[in-house]
Amino acid sequence: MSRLRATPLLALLALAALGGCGEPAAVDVEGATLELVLDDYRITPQNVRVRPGDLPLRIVAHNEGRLTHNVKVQSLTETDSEGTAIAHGGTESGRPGETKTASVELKPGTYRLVCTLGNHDNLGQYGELIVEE
Ligand SMILES: [Cu+2]
Repeated sequence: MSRLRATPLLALLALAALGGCGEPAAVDVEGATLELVLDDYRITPQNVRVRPGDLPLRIVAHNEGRLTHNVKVQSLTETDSEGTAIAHGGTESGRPGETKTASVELKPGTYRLVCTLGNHDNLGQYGELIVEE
């Protein structure tokens, strides 16, 4: 039932994304700390690019929403034998007003940032992380 109701909204969001200037440009992050704001149901900035070299990337996620959120990192470059994106860690779930941090070891590649709680992913709480050489 809720899936059926969500579909028109997703279509609308997809159209809105296409109707503007396409995907928002990736934000270049200086250094090895990625600060994100989690909201209902967004990750801001949505598209980010980092150059962490050999350093682990530190994710600092501030939950400014009214619901609990997390942010997990999934590879879009590597998948397992069943085609599922490989998980690379992420933050624990944080309640409204909380800040959660996590350290992730990432090779150059493209990753998906996503809140894995409930259907937040379907509602638009995802983004993209590019790790450059
Ligand atoms: Cu969430």
